[in-house]
Amino acid sequence: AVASTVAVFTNLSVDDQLAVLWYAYTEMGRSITPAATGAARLQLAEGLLNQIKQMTHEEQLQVMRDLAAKKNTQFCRSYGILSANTKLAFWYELSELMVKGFVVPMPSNYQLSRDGVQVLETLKELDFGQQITVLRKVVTDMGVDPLAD
Ligand code: 45D
Repeated sequence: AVASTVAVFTNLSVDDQLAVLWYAYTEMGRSITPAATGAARLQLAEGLLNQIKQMTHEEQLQVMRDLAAKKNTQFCRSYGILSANTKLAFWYELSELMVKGFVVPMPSNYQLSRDGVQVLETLKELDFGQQITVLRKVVTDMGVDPLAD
């Protein structure tokens, strides 16, 4: 179930990928404690998060779309060197910044595709450990590994 969920997620449009991550966060948010994400991990992502905080909403959205689309930008390469759990912590913190109003909000009228709804439904049926495995995999695939050729 984990592998097929990841596969369907990966085939979603970039916007649907961002939307599904957001909905997953709103469903799971309360079970992910900030302590679990680890202050040390966030320090490694802090430079990127600070850059995002200084951007306009449009630029913030562009950066997130670039990550999902694996565009070869400086930002995507910096993201690419983070560990898998630091990438998760980065996305978690982004969601928190959205909630606090520092990052572009999710449009309330966003229409998720059928596949997007399906990924979300499957994700909800997985246990917490499997949900984390799926999320870790999809955020690890984002960005660009600067050492890969
Ligand atoms: O205009 O270190 C659209 C543990 C449409 C422990 C949009 C852990 C167009 C160890 C694109 C939709 C394993 C528990 C706009 C860590 C449009 C450890 C915008 C786990 C505006 C870290 C969309 C942590 C946007 C976990 C802005 C499980 C979407 C963390 C933004 C999970 C979506 C984190 C965002 C999750 C989603 C974060 C920011 C699920 C973030 C999700």
